[in-house]
Amino acid sequence: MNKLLVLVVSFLLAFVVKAEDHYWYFNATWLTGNPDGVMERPIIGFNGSWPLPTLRVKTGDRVVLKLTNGLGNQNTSLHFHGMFQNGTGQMDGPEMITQCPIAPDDYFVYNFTVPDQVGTYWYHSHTDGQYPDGLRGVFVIEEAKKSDYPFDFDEEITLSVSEWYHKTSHELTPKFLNRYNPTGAEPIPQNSLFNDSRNVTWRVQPNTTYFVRIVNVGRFVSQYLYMEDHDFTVVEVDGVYVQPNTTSMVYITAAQRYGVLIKTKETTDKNFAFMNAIDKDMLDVVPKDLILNSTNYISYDESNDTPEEYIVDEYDFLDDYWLTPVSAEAMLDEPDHVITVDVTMNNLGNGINYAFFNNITYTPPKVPILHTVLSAGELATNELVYGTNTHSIVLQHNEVVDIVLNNHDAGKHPFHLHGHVFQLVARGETVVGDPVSFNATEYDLYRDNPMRRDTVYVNPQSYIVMRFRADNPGVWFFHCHIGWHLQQGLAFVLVEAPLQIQETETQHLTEGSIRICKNSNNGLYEGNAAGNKDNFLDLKGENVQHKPLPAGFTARGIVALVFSCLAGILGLVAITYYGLSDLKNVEMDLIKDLNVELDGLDESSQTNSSDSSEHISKVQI
Ligand SMILES: *[C@@H]1O[C@H](CO)[C@@H](O)[C@H](O)[C@H]1NC(C)=O
Ligand SMILES: *[C@@H]1O[C@H](CO)[C@@H](O)[C@H](O)[C@H]1NC(C)=O
Ligand SMILES: *[C@@H]1O[C@H](CO)[C@@H](O)[C@H](O)[C@H]1NC(C)=O
Ligand SMILES: *[C@@H]1O[C@H](CO)[C@@H](O)[C@H](O)[C@H]1NC(C)=O
Ligand SMILES: *[C@@H]1O[C@H](CO)[C@@H](O)[C@H](O)[C@H]1NC(C)=O
Ligand SMILES: *[C@@H]1O[C@H](CO)[C@@H](O)[C@H](O)[C@H]1NC(C)=O
Ligand SMILES: *[C@@H]1O[C@H](CO)[C@@H](O)[C@H](O)[C@H]1NC(C)=O
Ligand SMILES: *[C@@H]1O[C@H](CO)[C@@H](O)[C@H](O)[C@H]1NC(C)=O
Ligand SMILES: *[C@@H]1O[C@H](CO)[C@@H](O)[C@H](O)[C@H]1NC(C)=O
Ligand SMILES: *[C@@H]1O[C@H](CO)[C@@H](O)[C@H](O)[C@H]1NC(C)=O
Ligand SMILES: *[C@@H]1O[C@H](CO)[C@@H](O)[C@H](O)[C@H]1NC(C)=O
Ligand SMILES: *[C@@H]1O[C@H](CO)[C@@H](O)[C@H](O)[C@H]1NC(C)=O
Ligand SMILES: [Cu+2]
Repeated sequence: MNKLLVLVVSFLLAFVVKAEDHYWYFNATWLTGNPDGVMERPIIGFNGSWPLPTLRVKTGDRVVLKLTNGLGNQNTSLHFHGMFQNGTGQMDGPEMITQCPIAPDDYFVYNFTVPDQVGTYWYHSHTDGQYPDGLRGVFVIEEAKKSDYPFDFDEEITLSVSEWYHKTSHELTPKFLNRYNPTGAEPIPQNSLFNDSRNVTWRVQPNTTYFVRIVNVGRFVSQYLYMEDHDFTVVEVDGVYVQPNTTSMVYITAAQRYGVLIKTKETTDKNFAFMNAIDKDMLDVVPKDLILNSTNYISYDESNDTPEEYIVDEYDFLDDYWLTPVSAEAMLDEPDHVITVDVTMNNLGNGINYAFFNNITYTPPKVPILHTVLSAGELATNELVYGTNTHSIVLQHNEVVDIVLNNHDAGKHPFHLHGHVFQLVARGETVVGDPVSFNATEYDLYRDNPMRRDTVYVNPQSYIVMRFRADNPGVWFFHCHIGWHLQQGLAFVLVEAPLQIQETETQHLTEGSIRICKNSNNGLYEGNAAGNKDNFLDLKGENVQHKPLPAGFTARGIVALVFSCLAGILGLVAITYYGLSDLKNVEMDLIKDLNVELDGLDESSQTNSSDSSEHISKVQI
């Protein structure tokens, strides 16, 4: 080839793959909407509009998203779920982890590049239980060219699923985190949504392969997706391409993504059902009027009959554990650092049901943890500066880490790690009876090319083992993506390579990150978890969890007591905790009924009391 041609070709190539800058300016505002077609309610949109836009970028592009908080009555924040934020950890979003909340009328500029990622992601508020009110959308990183995809398709579309509540999070949370809900039963949603609506018709062309990017943008239930007479060929999970695997059903937990190919039929004489079904095992009660199986329509021709609900014999879905990444990565070496955590749920002395990793319920610090890293100097490697209740664990740069998670709870939980995809090294089957903990000596764990993703479920009373290399200096949240459980404290924090964070030129306290702290966090933007910047080892005044129930008064006891008491007052059948409209009267009756003196049931230990605990602190039973 002559030199000129080479030059011309490389010039053209450079032009084709040139990274783009995307500027988005969004004002988060309240509006009224009715996505399930049943009830209007307040929803958080951008600039008065909802559903939120699908944001599309290409690998290498820069995202500059200015988020203004126009809500008036709530803080906000934004997390790009699945982005590694390598070198830009302050753009990750979870409040009090990497940034202060954005106060009403304030703004924050999320500015980062996506150098080495591609696939299906989403963005959502990472402020206390807020995203299910609407502040969530799909984020897609496309390949530069269609021929770069490791599979063929004709058309690409997105599809979100979620559950929907008729009440806002601020109405539900105080009733959920409440001593009158001693078992921690999660509020039951009123509906499921399919692409932010219901009874949806998807008009398809015959003889066409669709690449469908499916995201569960919900906060709670997993969903089964299945179609009448059509298969899914799974080609991507959580931004990781996998060898095509054809199945009739996928099971998608909150926050997971599946990229699937759907090949349409050659003829157009019939339309078909596309079902999305709630995993009812996750619900404490199944109300009679809750529609578990929702029917949507694959329409080849509008003049065909409307399909009936499609019934299957069993929920036989693809087990993601056995998927094989296209870009092979051998299982990482034996871990340098093993973090073993046991998941439990239990009541503390205030009667509220919390979730724990090793008896610690995540309690936010007074200063964002990343800000503590950036202001602690050499002490940043000392876990103490992050406080005793944030459950922060310091990792060495580039060490291999195992998270061994033993689920001693009877529910299924989707766990998410920020800043990484991890290899799934082990996952146990559901256990009935006593919970089973992982025991490395009992298993041959090695697999050539284990599945990798960023959100994975653990089975009831069983375990998962996740492995990754600590090659991304930053502060990364690890938590259950059931928003209710996160609010109950089911989280810990990885402070990955803190000295390398300090050395990264792009990671420092910026004007913007300091400003939002000044406007939302009493000006506190540096120091240890207690806000002490003079002595990082003095944690006096830090936020801590409530005291345990007093000795001799077990959690089971209080559960039984409150249950029998409420049963007496309301009649067992009538107990729908979220329907309790007049808590005050129940409260008084309860106090009379219980007639017990309980020391230690005080609120004094928790400084940042939520609405619910303020409400509760009036009751001294
Ligand atoms: C949204 O509102 C902001 C602030 O008012 C404005 O700057 C921006 O252009 C609007 N964006 C869109 C997409 O309408
Ligand atoms: C879906 O169908 C149900 C039952 O016919 C109806 O009540 C509801 O309004 C519909 N929702 C939408 C968004 O079309
Ligand atoms: C954002 O929306 C709120 C509520 O509508 C409005 O009061 C505020 O002026 C808007 N902010 C900007 C920057 O447009
Ligand atoms: C915003 O966050 C701060 C700091 O966590 C908190 O004190 C304040 O009450 C929050 N404001 C609103 C409106 O929720
Ligand atoms: C975004 O970050 C880049 C790199 O640090 C910087 O050059 C640019 O000015 C930033 N843009 C905005 C709008 O903050
Ligand atoms: C879901 O909504 C998006 C955004 O409006 C649209 O592009 C897509 O085609 C819809 N998907 C289906 C399956 O209807
Ligand atoms: C679909 O493809 C088949 C085989 O190539 C062809 O016979 C048929 O006519 C096509 N159907 C439509 C509706 O184009
Ligand atoms: C939901 O679908 C499943 C599988 O098709 C079926 O077994 C079950 O009876 C359906 N449930 C309801 C309430 O329709
Ligand atoms: C597809 O998934 C099944 C079930 O999980 C598994 O047994 C099989 O090995 C997978 N095949 C490929 C090619 O990934
Ligand atoms: C949690 O507390 C229980 C009861 O006090 C104790 O038996 C157990 O060892 C603790 N677990 C951990 C991991 O600290
Ligand atoms: C783990 O399994 C080995 C082999 O079965 C057994 O000897 C050992 O006691 C087990 N460890 C624990 C902690 O249960
Ligand atoms: C982060 O960037 C470093 C340096 O380029 C690289 O070695 C590492 O693999 C990256 N980690 C992730 C999770 O992207
Ligand atoms: Cu959970």
